[in-house]
Amino acid sequence: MAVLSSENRSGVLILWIDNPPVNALSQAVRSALLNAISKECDEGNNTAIIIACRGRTFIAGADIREFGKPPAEPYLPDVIAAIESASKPVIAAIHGHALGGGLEVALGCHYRIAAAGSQLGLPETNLGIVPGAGGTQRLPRLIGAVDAAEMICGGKPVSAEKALELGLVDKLTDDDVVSTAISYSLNVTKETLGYRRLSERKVSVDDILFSNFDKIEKKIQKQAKGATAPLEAFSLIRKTIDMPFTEGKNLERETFLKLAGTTEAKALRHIFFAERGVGRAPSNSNPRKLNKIGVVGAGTMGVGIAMTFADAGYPVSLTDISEEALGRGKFRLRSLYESQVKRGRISERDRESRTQLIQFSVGYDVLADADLIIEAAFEATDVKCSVFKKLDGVAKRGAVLATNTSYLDINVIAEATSRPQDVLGLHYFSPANVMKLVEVVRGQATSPDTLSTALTAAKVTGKIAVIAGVCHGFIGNRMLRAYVRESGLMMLEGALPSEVDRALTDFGMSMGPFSVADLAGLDIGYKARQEMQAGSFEPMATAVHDRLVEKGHLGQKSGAGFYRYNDKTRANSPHPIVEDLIAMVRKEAGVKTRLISSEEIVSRTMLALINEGCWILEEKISERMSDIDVVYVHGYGFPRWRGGPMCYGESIGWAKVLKQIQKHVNGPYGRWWNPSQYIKKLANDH
Ligand code: 3H9
Repeated sequence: MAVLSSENRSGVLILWIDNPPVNALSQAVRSALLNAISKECDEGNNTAIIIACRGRTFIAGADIREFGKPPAEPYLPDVIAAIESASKPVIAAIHGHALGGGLEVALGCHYRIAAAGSQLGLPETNLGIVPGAGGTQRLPRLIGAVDAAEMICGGKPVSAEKALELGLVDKLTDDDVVSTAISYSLNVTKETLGYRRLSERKVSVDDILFSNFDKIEKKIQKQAKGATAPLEAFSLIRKTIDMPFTEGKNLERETFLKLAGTTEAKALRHIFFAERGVGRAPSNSNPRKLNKIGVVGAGTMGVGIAMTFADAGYPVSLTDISEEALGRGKFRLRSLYESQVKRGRISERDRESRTQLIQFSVGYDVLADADLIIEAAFEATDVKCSVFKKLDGVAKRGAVLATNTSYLDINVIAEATSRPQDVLGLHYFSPANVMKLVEVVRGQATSPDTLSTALTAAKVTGKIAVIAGVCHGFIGNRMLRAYVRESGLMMLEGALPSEVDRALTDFGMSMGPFSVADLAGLDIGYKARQEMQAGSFEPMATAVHDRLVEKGHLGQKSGAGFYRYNDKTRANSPHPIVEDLIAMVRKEAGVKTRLISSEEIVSRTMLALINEGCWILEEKISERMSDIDVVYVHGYGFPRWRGGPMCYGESIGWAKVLKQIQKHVNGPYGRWWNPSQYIKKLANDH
């Protein structure tokens, strides 16, 4: 199929790019566009050229699948140079998204018309690169260096409305964008083309930028959380701000090519495609209709889940065992929506309509007409089984019954009903209305339609759904156990909680394991361990955790855990008794302490994650490595720019990873380091 077609209307040539799904600038598109522009300029007699796109969007960028392969001619900067130097006005007619190379094409055009609601941006830094086709040079020349630096280094697109305000587009329209561009073209003439060629302009030197370079750089560094591309982009803009266009463009291209091959860029591309590959419904399945949702349990999770659906416009029945429990739930709901209004995230009207969608009631009868019922009751198998038995009695035929358990055996819960084929797990992460990840856990008997319905429910509520199988902790929490184990053991062997936390936040984790434990509540893990079989976890790794709980240190909620917390600011500081307690546990265990380096902290925790991830793949709890990475990036604060733990493992090299794991097999806690056949095969194959 041709990726480009042309149409003549009112003496104007419209070049229609048609490269589904997002009109990415593949080699075929670049080549067709260059040929069409050159042909019209050489032989055509139209008065202007319009570049527009078929389908749901304008050009969403370079074709990311071509990255990592040798660049193929014609190169995008040359195509854009040809557009810019065209002998007749070229107008970009933008709808949907104009991103990356797509916006760079539009910047090469002499005019830009955008449909209301479209989005424009240079998100390249999100892929570990800088714009590579003139974006860092033309955008500052058009909208000024400060706004350009913000758009390029932050990587966030702006709305068409904002783009008009910035001077990035010349006209905004609610009408058909191509018809508007045709009318617009009648008012533009060849004479003004020189000024419209951005490469011929200078950056208007912005005093704010000059006097604030260092401050802006610090802000970008903070936002980048360890990623290098945003800083590279800033340094490029800074260096080239008063350079002639060609010199700046060459430096940009050099930086782009250098960054495209880095581990960071590969990791970011990996996670980009991983996110789009998760949660695909089985091919033989049909999702059931979702009109009404039921939620059992008005605690933190239940309310968060109810909000998730209300935010997407679904009516929800939220039940609990007493008016008192419901009262607490209502209070929680009101405060959460109130804080969203205060922060300007939603309007008063949204709050009203969303609150009204959630009906609170005692008893299960109100769940009779729900299409999907999510149980978020107390985390204990007997409690959940009794809830599911009751749900089995009231839920209509075909309703999907989901449990929000984080660890428990879903097959056992399903067996409490007469319809295990309709039962699965929907493991939301706290706070459920904010966190995007949900593990969709298929039980032994879960039918493809049930799975498909749950995936649809996740999709319509804007969640990223990852399919997992049944095991203790599914993907995320099972791996977390290995990570927490090694953190705890290193504390026993000589590292302080703050040293472990710092090494891992320096690595890029959004929080260290001890801060996370304090945030989650140390009593949660304590109770979970009591339900676990002896021998299924390493008690020495959590000996200090247990002592803290017994002393009333439950974490942030009690004002102290591994750290002490300020009541108002929640800032943490070391707690004097914690070090003494650690020393006591070490002494009782007869541990001779040693210095533990940051490298060891990172290496042991990462290897533990990777090794467990490989077991998860071997046992088919997860089907793909990339699914595990999505879980860690979206649920556990793993640095996106490292691509997730499995991608990180791959970047080290599987043979090396296995060798390092095998060293631990011979260590004092070697029984936890058994490598799977899966990792051995990887090491062998790579
Ligand atoms: C760049 O432009 C570099 C230049 O500066 C220099 C060059 C020299 N390429 O997200 P969706 C696929 S860097 C290839 O689910 P949505 C995606 O994998 C690029 N494929 O849709 C998926 O495939 P599948 C800068 C791409 O409606 C399908 O399209 N641009 C690309 O939720 C649908 O995607 C960006 O970073 C691509 N560029 O969101 C923009 N983009 O169906 C990246 C998408 O097989 N793209 N695909 O799974 C996006 O942000 C979103 O896709 C977009 C649509 C907002 C456009």
